[in-house]
Formats: sequence, C-alpha cells, structure tokens
Amino acid sequence: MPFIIKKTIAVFLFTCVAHVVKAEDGYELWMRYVKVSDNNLLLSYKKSISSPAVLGNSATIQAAKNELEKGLSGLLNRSYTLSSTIANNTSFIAGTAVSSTFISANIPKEELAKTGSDGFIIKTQAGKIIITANSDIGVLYGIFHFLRLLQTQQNIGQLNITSVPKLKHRILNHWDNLNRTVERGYAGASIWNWHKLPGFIDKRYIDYARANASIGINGAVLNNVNSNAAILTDAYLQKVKALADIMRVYGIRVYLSARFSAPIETGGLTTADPLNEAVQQWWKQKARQIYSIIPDFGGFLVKANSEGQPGPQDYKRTHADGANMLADAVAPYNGIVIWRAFVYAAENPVDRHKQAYDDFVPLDGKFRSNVMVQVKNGAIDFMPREPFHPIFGAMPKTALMMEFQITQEYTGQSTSLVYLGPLYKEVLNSDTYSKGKGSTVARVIDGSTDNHTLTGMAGVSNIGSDINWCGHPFAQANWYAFGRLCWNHDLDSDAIADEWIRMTFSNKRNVVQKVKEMMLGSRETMVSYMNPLGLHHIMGTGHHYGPAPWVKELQRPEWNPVYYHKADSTGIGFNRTVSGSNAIAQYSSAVQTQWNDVNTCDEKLLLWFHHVPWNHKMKNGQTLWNELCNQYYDGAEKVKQLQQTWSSVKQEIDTEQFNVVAQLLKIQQEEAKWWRNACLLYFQTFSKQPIPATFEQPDKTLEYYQGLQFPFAPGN
Ligand code: GCW
Repeated sequence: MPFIIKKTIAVFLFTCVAHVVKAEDGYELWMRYVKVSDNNLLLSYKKSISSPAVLGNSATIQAAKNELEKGLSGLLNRSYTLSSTIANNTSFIAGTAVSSTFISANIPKEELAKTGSDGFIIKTQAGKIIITANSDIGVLYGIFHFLRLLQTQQNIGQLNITSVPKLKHRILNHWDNLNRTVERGYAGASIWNWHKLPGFIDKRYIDYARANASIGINGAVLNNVNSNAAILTDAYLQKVKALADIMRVYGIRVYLSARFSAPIETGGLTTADPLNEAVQQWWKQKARQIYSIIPDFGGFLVKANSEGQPGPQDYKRTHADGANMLADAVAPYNGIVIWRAFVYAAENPVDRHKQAYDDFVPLDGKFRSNVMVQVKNGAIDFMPREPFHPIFGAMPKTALMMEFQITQEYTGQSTSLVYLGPLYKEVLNSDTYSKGKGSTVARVIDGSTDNHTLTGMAGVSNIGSDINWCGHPFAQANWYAFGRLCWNHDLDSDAIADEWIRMTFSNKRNVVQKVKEMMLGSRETMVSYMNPLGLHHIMGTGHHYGPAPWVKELQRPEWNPVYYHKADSTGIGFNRTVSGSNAIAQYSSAVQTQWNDVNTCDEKLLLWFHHVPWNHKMKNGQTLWNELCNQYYDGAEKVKQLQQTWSSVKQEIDTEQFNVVAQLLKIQQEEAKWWRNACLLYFQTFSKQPIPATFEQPDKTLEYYQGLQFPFAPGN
C-alpha cells in the first residue's frame, strides 16, 4: 500500500477514535468526573487531598470508597487507591465519628448531633479535610457533596459545611408496569427488567442507586400507582428483594404500589373491605411476609378510588379507613403508608378542582401516625402552571407529602427542553397563610407549620432505559433538581441549574451563563406557547401529546378540554369564584384576595379562576384576545431563541450531546408553532377577532390540526 494511502487511513482512524472518545451519550449523568479544567484549582485540590482515607467497612462505606476513588481519579486525573486507615500524610478523612478517634476528637458531639441520621459535616480541621456523619449513609452523602464541590470547581481551602435534609422521605415514584411499559414514560422501556430478575442484575440498577444517592433520594416506589396485584405475589417479591438489596447499600428503601383489591385478586377473598377482619388479616400476613424478605421495606403507596382504581369507597368506607388498615399492617415493622389525594369521580358533578379537598379535609386527624397523604402540587393534574393545591395548609393534623411530576407528561414530554426547577419552586414558595404569613407550602410539607416529623416529597420519575436515562439530556436536570429540593427546598432553581450545568456540560463561564439562561426561561416559554394566562388541560386525549382544546365528546365531562377553558362567544376561562364553582373558597382568605377579583388577579392564573370577556383590558392595556395572541407568539418565538443560544455554545459542548439537543430543539420549535396555531385558530372561532396582522399568520387550517392523530405516542 502506498505510503500516502496508509497515512490517510491512519489519520482517518485516529480521527474516528478521537471522536468516539470525546462523544458523550449522557449515561454518566451529572457524575462524569472529568478532569478539573482550571489548572490552579487542580493543583490546589491535589495538594489538599493526599493519601485519602475512608474509614469503616460496611457495604455503604465500600460504595463511598468506590465513588471517591472514581471521582478523584477522574477529576484530578491521577489514580487514587483509598486507604482504610489514617497515615502520617493523610489529609482527607471520611467516616463516622465512631469509626475514628481522630474524628471524634476533632468534631464536637453537639455539632454532629444536629445532623441527624442522614446529614453530614465537611470541615477543614487540624489541616485536614474531615467528612463525617452519624451514619454510613451520611458519610456517603458527604462524599457526594464533596465531589460536587470539585466538579463545580469550588474553593476547598477552608471548609465548614453542615448539611441536613429538610425532608425525611425523598422518594421517586415509578409509574412502571410489570410488562416494562411506563405510564407517562418518555425514555424507553422501564429500567426494571422484571422478567430477568432476580437472577440478572443490570448494571443500571447500581448506577441508578448511585445517582439517587448523589442527590439524597432515599426511596423508590418501583411500580405504577395504577397497580397490578401480581407485584405482591411470592415470585415478584423475590425480584423486589433483589432490587432492594442493591438499593440498601445506597440508602434507598423500596416501596410498592399496592392495589387495594389485591386480597380478592391474589388472596382468594371475596371482598377488600377495609373493615372486614379477613381482609385486615390478609394484609397483616402480607406485610409480615414482605418484611421477612425485605426487612427495611419502606411501605405501600396507594391510589384508591380514582380513575377506576379500587378503594375503600367501593365498600362505603373512607380513605382513612383504607389507609389505616394498611398502616396497621406495616406499623410493627416501622413501615409507612402513602395514600394519594389525587381523587375525582365520574359521578361527582362538582368542579374537579374541589373534589380531593372535599374528600380529604374532613378526614384530617383521622389518619394513623404512619400515614402520609400525598398531594399533587395542584388540584387538577401537574399542569404547566397551577395554583398550589388547597389541601396544603388545610389538614394540619395530617402528614402531607408533596407529589411533583418529573416526567414531562404535560410539559413537553421528552422532545422539549423544559427545566422544572422554577415550577417546583413556585409551588414550594406559595404562601398558604394557614398559620399566618410565611406558611409556605414548603413549610407545610417540611413539618414546621404544624409540628410534623413524618415529612416527605415524591417525584414521578422520568427515568427509562434510554441510554441517557431520561430521553432528553435536559430532562436529567429535572431529576437532579427534584432530588436537590427534597434535600433543601431553600435552594433556588438558579443555583441548582448552575451546579447541574457545570457537572453535565462544562464549567466554562460562557456555557454556564448561556445554558442557565436557557434553562431558567424554559418553563415560562413552555407555559406561553401551551397554556398561557391560566389555561389548563387542553392537551390531546389519551397520550396528552400536543394541543386539542376542541375535544368535547369524551365520556366523562372532566376529561374534555372544553370543561376547563369554557370558551364561548362572551369570553374564556373557568369561573372558580363565588359566582362560579367557588373552588377559590378552599383557600385561606389572604390567598383568595390574590385571585378573587378579575381586575387584580395575578394574570398568570387569570383564566384558571375567571371567565373573562374577550375584550377585557389586561394590565398592560391590551385586550385579552390580543394578549392571548401575544403570549402564544412570544412563547413560540422564544423557542427559536433557545435554538440560537444553544448554537452559540456549540464549540464548547460535547459534539454528541450538542447534536442531540439541537435536534430536539428543532422538534420543540415545530411543536411550539403547532400549539400556538392550533389553539389560536380554535379560540378564534369564539373571539371572532383577527390574529394581529403583525404576526406571521398560521399556515395550516384548524381542520388540519384537528385531524392530526398519534395512535402510537409514547407513555399512554
Ligand atoms: O396525570 C394523570 C395521568 C395518569 C396517572 C394519573 C395519576 C398514573 O394522566 O396516567 O395515572 O394522573 O396520577 O394517578
């Protein structure tokens, strides 16, 4: 072969290899541990960390060691072998206080006492970095935190950090079915390969546990709340055990969604009545069996009497009767029952917004002490924007758990870049005024307004078997933000985005600044082109993909978008004030004043609470119709800006990751235009007003949009 050809082939191969090495598929999440790019920092880190020691020998400590070894070797670009003993030149020590006299001598007991079972301390003392906690899992959390400091290139010169989670239960809810489909999942099949369990342990299970531990998540409900009773059978419990054994190492307890009628379906009983003795015994026996297999089993999550699921009301019993029966079954083993408040019934003609409150608030004080009532962030259903759920602040004697949706069922699924940090924060910061000003939703769920110690937050998972876990590279940020907020709801979404970008993409100033700008505006952008001004529930039927505000023939009234927007010739919006459904009365009077009056109502929620004339004058002087047009156009326009900003960082982002996001942004841009055109053309049939001529007019007809079908859209 002539030399020149050989050389060309060599160059070609080299380029390919170089490319492959560089390309990132997103599997590593925010735990990439790439070499610290700032040379001065790199040097100072190397100096500060010599002969690192991690003390102890539990499986959790072993995991902490492995993580630190992997993290330091990558970040500091030098191989580390961690020792279990302190050497003369050791300058980094991690372990519980009981694991070492050095630690107990240097960290005051009172300081440690404040960190509880999960918190940790990272402190520079006697010239050494000490990471310590009361438990091994606290040490692991501390190590993840320390690695984050290096990943985000912080100064570690004089550390003095005490970090304690604000919530006790920090749980992912998987809506994963036993056949590996995922309800509202947009990232491929379920990560749980039930068929091959318990024999086959996918490496992903361990990486899943690592990722969760890195942000403090300590629970996972493995199966869908629309549950199959088979999960409670002997064969499946063995599979659950295999997962529990892995997760335990990382401080994660497993929970199961329990089907209320399981005693009939798998137990051969003829009833599931919670006051029936045989039914109670069946659950007690089931709990005994589960705890004999999985001693640290977390407990049950239940969706009852909602959307066709069985429940205590089938027997004329209350939600409390149902929850308490299960609570009694798991109580001897310190298990908990998480009972969902997401209920509404076909036969109930009352505004769906009011139904959960009506059902649950009268039961305040009637739940056992090991029951948590899990309440979605809003009263309808994880909409792009909802006012906070009126149950928050209205059940002071009940431990209330927040339920957020991480998977983007209504917020662009996996084709849209939508950072949900701002949505979560908006809800957490909402003031319920239940105990006067400052009784925020965050304080209701962290137990501080009503003195609860049983506290928690759940997030409906967006994880699947896609190589990048979540379908969209930026969807990882929502998993991340959820975990960080469970740990500390005081963090702001800006700071969380900052961390995530540095760990996921780059520490370069330009990247951090530009990508953060994209993330922070993305939720508002999505609201503008999908559900501006308080519109809600106007998405496609079944799959919930794309707009379909015209749907009006579904069997149950509250399944139809027209039920929610109520557009007619006089105006648009749902009157939930006293002259309408009066759902607003479920909020405290201070909250009502924010929304009661159509002229002063926060315009972000205007059509949530009011039916507003098309020519109503908005605060900026525009008519409602024109403002609706402005919002839809503005939202779609901002997706173009997202594309431009992303292009501007192309050179500084991994090529593969860049291309994935660029392709998805293009789809998002088309979807935004689709939402805008379809909604405005449809609402225009009522407003009878033109889309202002300054805007590019829709290029398709309303009939075209109404004819679109997506029979195979994912997640349905
Ligand atoms: O948002 C709706 C979803 C259902 C889901 C339900 C719930 C699991 O469309 O798919 O069912 O909420 O939260 O129970």
